Amino acid sequence: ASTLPWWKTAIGYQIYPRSFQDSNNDGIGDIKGIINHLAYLKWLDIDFIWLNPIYKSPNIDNGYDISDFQDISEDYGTIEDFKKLLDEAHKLNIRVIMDLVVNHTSDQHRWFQEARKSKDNPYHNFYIWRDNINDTRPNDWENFTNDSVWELNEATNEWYFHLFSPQQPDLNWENPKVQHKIIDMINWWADQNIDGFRLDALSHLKKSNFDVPQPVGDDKFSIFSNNQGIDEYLDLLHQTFVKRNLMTVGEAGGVHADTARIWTGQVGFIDMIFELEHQVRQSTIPPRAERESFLTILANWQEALNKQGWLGLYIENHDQPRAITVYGANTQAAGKVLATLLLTLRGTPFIYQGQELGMTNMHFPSPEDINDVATQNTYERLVLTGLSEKDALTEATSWSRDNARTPMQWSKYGFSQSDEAKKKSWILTNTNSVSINLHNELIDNQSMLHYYRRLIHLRRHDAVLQTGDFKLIKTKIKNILIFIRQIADQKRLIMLNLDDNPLSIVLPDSIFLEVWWPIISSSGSFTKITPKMTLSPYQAMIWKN
Ligand code: TEU
Ligand code: CA
Repeated sequence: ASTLPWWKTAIGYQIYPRSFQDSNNDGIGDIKGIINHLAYLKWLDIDFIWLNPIYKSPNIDNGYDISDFQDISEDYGTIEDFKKLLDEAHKLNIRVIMDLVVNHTSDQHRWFQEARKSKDNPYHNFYIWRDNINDTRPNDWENFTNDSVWELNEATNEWYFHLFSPQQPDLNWENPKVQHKIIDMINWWADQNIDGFRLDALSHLKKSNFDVPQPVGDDKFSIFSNNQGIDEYLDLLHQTFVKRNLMTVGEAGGVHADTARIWTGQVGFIDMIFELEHQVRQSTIPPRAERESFLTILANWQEALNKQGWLGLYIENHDQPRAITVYGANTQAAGKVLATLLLTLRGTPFIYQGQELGMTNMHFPSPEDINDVATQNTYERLVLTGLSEKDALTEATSWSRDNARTPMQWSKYGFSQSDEAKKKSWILTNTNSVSINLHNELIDNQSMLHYYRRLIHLRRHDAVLQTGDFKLIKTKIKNILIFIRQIADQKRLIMLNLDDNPLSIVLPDSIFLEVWWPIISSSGSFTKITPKMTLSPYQAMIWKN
């Protein structure tokens, strides 16, 4: 029997509940919709699901503004529904992890409603305040939504601090009472028998001194991440996570590999991190990511955490446009290369709902179709600069988070069960749901879905792909990634071309010292391994020695 913790060999699936399945045709995905699809997830053969927030929320930031940590939003169902989901999932050996959002609360949370009333309210110190002197903000920092970090509270004539929207005031982690409340809440969820947490905005819990200037350029947000003293909070959280046997994956924007190694390895505050560095934007219109940096940065992280630390691996999530669109200019074949990458790297892979179907970005025809608060802000700002509504719309929605949030394409009705219901959906369904959908892909052996399932099956039974070391084979050719995963003399060779052109590579002699057996190819056929070989456009191959 292996002594590895369960999550090191596991494959995760991220569910965005609002868009997963609408079981009662009110236009909003719900908990029953997830229960209805557990059999599908079992068939796909994943080990655990991560649910984006389903707590009580006024929904300014789609649930990341929580007004009650210990209750479920009526949009999604009841706590009984949730317990049923947990039971049903556990019966199938599917573990369930929740989103833990503790950098901030909603401004509708009881704590903030109290806190803002007066300076001597017992909850005042739960948040971060500065006096209003001459109607000037305490500093000129810009937050993650390109807004000031300060918002005025008239009742106390003070500014409060917010890294996200003004409706998401940051909690004051310096206050031991805040710490205790959060720990109590974590224990309460552990009592419900959940299996772990994805830790939202974890690297931002500790604020830096407000008197220093904000860096300019690419480094602008470094002032919000991994600040001196954060270890104290991580350590506190860690004690409860360990006591309650909770798996943890921290969203760690602004955290570099050397720190990640400490957080997830040497000290081990958390089990794994999501790094945000590999997401590099090349252009907004059309929405394109820089493929070369993407591959290089991923490889660097692999090498940096080879011996110590652990990564949560992802290509897509609810904050990014669809990968096939940005890395593959909407070419479905690119989706298979990305799938191969995700399921052969070292770490715990997370598949984002719809990724396994090859879902793509969406065309949003009118400003009313924008939902995401960040996209809305961008749109309004662009219109103010004088852009036409049409151009502002194109620009704002091109790289919008809304692209990842359109309804799951179970059928041509999206996540609904009829055309009538589909019209009520809280966000538009992608028009390509008529062709890209589960029904079609189930009966097509060459579909994205079946390709994902084959890769999942391969990885599930292959210790080398799960935990083997990562070794980069350098080719100096852009948009190509070639690497070996290895345990002792057992090796897997992975070759990927993320370019829409054929590319020629020269392989090192060491490769030819052994026989490579073909395992999986994204196109269905293999190219013979030779010292000089050409990889077809969007070709991915896995070999073993
Ligand atoms: O995202 C947080 C997020 O993207 C930043 O913390 C990130 O670290 C920074 O932009 C890197 O420069 C999470 C959720 O995933 C997102 O959906 C929420 O809107 C956000 O937190 C607020 O809760
Ligand atoms: Ca519903």
